[in-house]
Amino acid sequence: MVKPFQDSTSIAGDGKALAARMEAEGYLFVRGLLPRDEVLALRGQFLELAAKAGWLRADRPVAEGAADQGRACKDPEPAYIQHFKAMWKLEALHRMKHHPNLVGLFERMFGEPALVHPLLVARNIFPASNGFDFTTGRHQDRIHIGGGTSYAAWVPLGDCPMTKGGLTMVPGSHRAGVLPFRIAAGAGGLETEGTYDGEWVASDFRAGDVVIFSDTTVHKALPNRSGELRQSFDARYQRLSDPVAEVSIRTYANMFDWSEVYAGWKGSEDLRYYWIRQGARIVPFDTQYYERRDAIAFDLAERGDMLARDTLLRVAQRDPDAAKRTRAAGLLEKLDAAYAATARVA
Ligand SMILES: O=C(O)CCC(=O)C(=O)O
Repeated sequence: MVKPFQDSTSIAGDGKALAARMEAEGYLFVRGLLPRDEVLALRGQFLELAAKAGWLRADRPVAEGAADQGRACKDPEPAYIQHFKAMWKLEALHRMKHHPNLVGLFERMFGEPALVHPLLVARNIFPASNGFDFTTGRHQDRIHIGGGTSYAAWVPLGDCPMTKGGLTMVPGSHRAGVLPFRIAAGAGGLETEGTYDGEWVASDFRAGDVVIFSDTTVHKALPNRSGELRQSFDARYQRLSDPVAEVSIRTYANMFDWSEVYAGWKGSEDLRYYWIRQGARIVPFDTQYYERRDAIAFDLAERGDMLARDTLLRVAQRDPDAAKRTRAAGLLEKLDAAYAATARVA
């Protein structure tokens, strides 16, 4: 049984109290931080695109978000990315991450202007089943984000009871810095060592509730045991005066130029290339953790271990180093061929 989140709604207007609680617990759970109707309107846009992708059951109303499990797919598979691109470009998604209620909370907590990372993550998590499980494993964000200390806001698009795969975290786990990790299937391709049994906290979310956490707070998702697609986004915020890693000012997986993202936007120009006007201090991404992760994954794959597959997929598609991409693609082919041969024998 997970314990409930400590509720920080009553201190959301008090910057010093927010900073003290973040320092102590590593997370803040705030009910109704975003207007429910605005979150539901964004959910509507996501569901429309999910329906177009064929991810929803045709015999149920789109608004229910009932997943067609026969079409289950995940990031970064081509079947997923092909449809995901239109979601990621949605102007309303990017405007939501800049919502004054969110940015205002961070600025109160920081006591100075915030930089909203241009990069954000949007997720469509199909229900977990015997043949398919894409539950995000336990991890710390710093490994993937670099730069100065940053904080995530995790926002479910719609009501998200724990059974639909909400987020859960380990209070106080942020204090020990980056912890040892191992290779794992799923988002990010790695997981923090240690299981933290009995320490996890989580609550049911209503549309508009937000959980905010630091880049070293250990967190993971709960399995989606509903019949619905769990849709959410997570965005990052930091002090403007701190450095931001170059990877955080790119689009997701560097899939587009920003001009392609902006091409379909109809609103004012204020959110276009805003980080340049703000004078963000951009620094190279610290690759030390990825180098370690990838070396372990290559080694496992050389020994035929399928556990390396999700990590290799990421490297093959997204690593800036061409030699690493080629090596990952070659190992993927070998793994898949070996798997197909075993399946034939069985
Ligand atoms: O939404 C999820 O499944 C995982 C989210 C997460 O790990 C994050 O926001 O850092």
